This record gives sequence, structure tokens and C-alpha cells, in this order.
Amino acid sequence: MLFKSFLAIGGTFLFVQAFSLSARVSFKELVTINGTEYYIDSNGFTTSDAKLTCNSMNMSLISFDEPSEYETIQDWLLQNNLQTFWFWTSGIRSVNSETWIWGSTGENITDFTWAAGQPDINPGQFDTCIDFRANSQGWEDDECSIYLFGIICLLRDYVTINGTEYYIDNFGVSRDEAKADCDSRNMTLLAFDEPNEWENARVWLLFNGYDWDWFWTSAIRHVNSTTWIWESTGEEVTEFFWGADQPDITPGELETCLDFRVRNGGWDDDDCSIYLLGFICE
Ligand SMILES: [Ca+2]
Ligand SMILES: [Ca+2]
Ligand SMILES: [Ca+2]
Repeated sequence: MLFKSFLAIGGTFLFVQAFSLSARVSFKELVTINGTEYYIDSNGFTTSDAKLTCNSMNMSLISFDEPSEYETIQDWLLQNNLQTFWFWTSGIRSVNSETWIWGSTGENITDFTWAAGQPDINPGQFDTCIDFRANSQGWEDDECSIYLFGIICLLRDYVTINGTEYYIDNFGVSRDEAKADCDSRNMTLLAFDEPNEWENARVWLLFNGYDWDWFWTSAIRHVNSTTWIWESTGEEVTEFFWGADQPDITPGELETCLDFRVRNGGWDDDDCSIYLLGFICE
């Protein structure tokens, strides 16, 4: 299946983009800047660890919804001699898209504060994450998987689709992690169990640039059964919106979790344990 990332990624190559002896060695504190509480940690994180670390504190990786928020953070980092540290933001795009999204909020990025000469990578290439350091005077696009950068977390945001609040996370995690993450928010993995819920979510995800992302749902079946259950409610799934040629797995095989990608036209049955996908909580 295209574009799904496998759990076992061997030999990931990681290095730190910049290191300066003149900077502070590291910084790790909960701080209040302009009335908002942030957790700032200058140690090196992968993008997925950056997300998970913020989530574990019930916070989310930073999004600069207004240019002034970037300026406020930049000024604070400069004043606190943290200007040489690189930090991830939640800004991402799909490889084949020029649309940037704040992954933490699901909002399209409309106001950019790129550093000089940035972004320097074109669609089809892999610089799909936004990071920055205060003394670069703006953002950069970089490959998500090869750098270890610091994190800035803040209280997370949620989206409302057709009157229902959802948390949408398109960083790849195992299904167990997805379920645990929803639990930690007092939410559950998405069940398309309301009239038009699939269609409303599908249109929203498409409109907001999530159409290439795979998401776990709450639906599961037993290995030897063709009956699907919304695990979050215990209710049987009665209406299906399978993608082309799905479900393609027969009873006795292990594709017992239901996920989907808008680009594939609908739902898919997959092995619960081998993929790292996004997820939606409700
Ligand atoms: Ca770049
Ligand atoms: Ca639902
Ligand atoms: Ca399948």
C-alpha cells in the first residue's frame, strides 16, 4: 500500500543541523510568554518524538497562527540567549503538495515568515517540515526525518467539523499509540457512526490538505469474523465506505483494523500492528 510508513525503520540517519559552543548548552523549562504557557526544550528530538513529547504533557507542538506569535517567540529566544537552537514547529506539507498545514491545528498556513532564501525545496522533494531558529530571522523547510531539533509545546487546539469536536493528528503512530493518545485526551478513536459523519470528515480532510494522510479509526474485527465493530462504542459497523478493491483480506488473515485515506476513496482493512498512521479522536 503506497505511502504508509512501516513500524520498523532501520538505520534512520539523524544528525543535528547546528551546534554552537557560544550558545547555552541546553534549556528545558515551562515558561509564560505574553500570557501563554509554553514548554521549551532545546534538546534534540525527532519530529515524531517532538509531537509525542508535547502530547504527553497534554500540549501540542507549536503553530504560529499569527505572524506576531512567531515574532513574540523569536524575541523571547533572543532575549534568553537561545537564538542558536533549532526548533521544530508543527508546520508540515505532503510531499506532492505546496499547501502547508499546522499539523497541531489542521489549519492551512496562510501567513508565512520564511527566512531569507526559504523555502528552497520544491514539490516532489522531501523538505516537508517547518523549523526555525531565532537568529535565522524566519522559518525553514527541512526534511522531517534527518534532524534532531528542540521543541516548543503549547496547549493544543482542536477542530470542529459540522458541530463535532475532533482532534486530528497526522504524524504516524501505531494503532495502540493512537488509541492511548485519544484516551489521554478523554476522547476515543474516531467511529463513523453518525449520519454523514464519514462524508463530512472526508470533505473537511480533503479541503484542509489531509487527503494524502492515512488515519486509524476505531473499527476492528476478530481474525475469524467478517463483522466489524466500532471499538470505542462496542456497536457493530453497519454502513461501509470501502475504497477501491477493499476489503481485500479474508477471514483468518490479520487485516483486522480499519483505516482510511481520502485519496484512496474510502476505507481500507489493514494489519493493526505494522503501520504508523495518523489518527482522529472524537
Ligand atoms: Ca529549506
Ligand atoms: Ca463518531
Ligand atoms: Ca486492505
